[in-house]
Amino acid sequence: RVFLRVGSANYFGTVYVNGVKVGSHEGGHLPFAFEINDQIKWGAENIIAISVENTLKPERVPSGNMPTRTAFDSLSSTPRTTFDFYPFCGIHRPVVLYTVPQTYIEDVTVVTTIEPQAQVKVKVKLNAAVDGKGSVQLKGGKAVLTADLNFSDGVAEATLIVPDAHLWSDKDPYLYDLTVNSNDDQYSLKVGIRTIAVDGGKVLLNGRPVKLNGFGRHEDFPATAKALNLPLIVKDYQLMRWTGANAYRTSHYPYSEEEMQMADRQGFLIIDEIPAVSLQMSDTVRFPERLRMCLQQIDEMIARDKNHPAVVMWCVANEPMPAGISVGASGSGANDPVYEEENLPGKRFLDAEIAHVRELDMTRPVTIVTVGGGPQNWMEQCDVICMNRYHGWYSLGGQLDKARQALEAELDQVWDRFHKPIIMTEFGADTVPGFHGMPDVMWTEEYQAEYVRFHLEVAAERDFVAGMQVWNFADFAAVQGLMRVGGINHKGVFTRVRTPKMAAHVLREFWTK
Ligand code: GCB
Repeated sequence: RVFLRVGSANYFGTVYVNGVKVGSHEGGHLPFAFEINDQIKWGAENIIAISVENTLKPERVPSGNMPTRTAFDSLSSTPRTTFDFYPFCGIHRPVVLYTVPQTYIEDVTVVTTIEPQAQVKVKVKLNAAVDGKGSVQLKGGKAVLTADLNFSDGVAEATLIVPDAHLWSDKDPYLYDLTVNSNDDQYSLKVGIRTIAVDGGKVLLNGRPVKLNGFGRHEDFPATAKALNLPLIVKDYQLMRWTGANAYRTSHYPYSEEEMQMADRQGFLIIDEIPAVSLQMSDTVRFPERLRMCLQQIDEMIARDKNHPAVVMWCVANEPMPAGISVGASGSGANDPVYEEENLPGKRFLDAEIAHVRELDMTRPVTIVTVGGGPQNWMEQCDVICMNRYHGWYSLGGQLDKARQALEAELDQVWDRFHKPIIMTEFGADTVPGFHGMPDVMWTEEYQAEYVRFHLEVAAERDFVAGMQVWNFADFAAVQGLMRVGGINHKGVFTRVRTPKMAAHVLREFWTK
């Protein structure tokens, strides 16, 4: 059985073999595969064609070319996205042709627990409802553990008890080798034994409090844009480690599978996000179409990434935009009951996404990342509160003392309301590399350094802050407009070619001490 698998095609891909359409897929940054046996000409030359349609559409996720002007339009010009990164399209990731036996392993789910003893539970699903035997093997250090699989209707489960387990963590990312055998097929993957949980204001990794410090990022680099760039992945992990970071969010779409494998190996804690950036919640007409797309993206992301120990949280929206918000409304989240009530349709949309994640995976916390000025009750269903706030940039610019007070007040108020861990998933200041100033005015490296410093100080005073993730790891391509000098978002603590700005040294000072 021959399959063609596309790693990512933005936004709508159609596959043809010898001129015959074999299937289509909507949505970028997530893989899809079609079986192509019926179209193959054996012993002859075959032609594979993939067309990719890259139009920004209002009903798509993410959306663009909205029929009416949005808050984002007032500050950006072209292309008309609803979000702040360049919509590089096309085929971003490898396309592979592969074969499997007639009866093959269609899915493997691994769940690890550590109490009262370490266990690796493996669930295996074949593509056909057959009965039969198989086995699983777990290897690590000197230990080799095995268990039988008894397939009934194509499904089998096994539990391996692991004595003296070597746990996976950000400090010691130990990986075991798991191999699954069915009668005809074999599949191998790396397994990290760890648990992730939330308790009060803390995120617990293997039962111990952990902070998720690091970045919001983008897959972005000159010349390669969003395409898979393996040396860049190595470089970026080196630089993140150099700052002392142990975490990042795949803002604003799932990253390549190679990025996720590297996170497993390097011990990074990932908040994995679907491409639902800036959902326009005033636009209720397009809700059904967009929700369908979001649920599909959730299905596909969890199917792809559920076995990575590095993935510790699912995120189903970045900055959903309520009715009546303007870009720059980055002050406090709004807890006015009337405003919250007005925006209940948006809340229902987000709650539906969160409920869907919980149906698929109960082993990880789930969240949405909220915008400054957004209704606070949208966070209600989240296990962890994730906030993007720009006190000292989009609001109170140039007034770091007042910005600090505003940040403190908002963090304390949100904690009082929800009593859940808070991660600041974005805070940042645009900084032209090499631009200096005394006094430290906006856009200078000094300003960014002081801005980052006060955020980390405020967080250090609050136990319930479970992580600080700077926006952004590196400068990245954005759309053209008044806010983006040279079409670049300059909030990176590294430049687009990965040289450090002063702020990167501040991070290192805090995170490596
Ligand atoms: C945000 C968005 C992010 C933008 C950032 C900015 O809140 O989530 O996509 O790039 O602000 O720099 O304005």
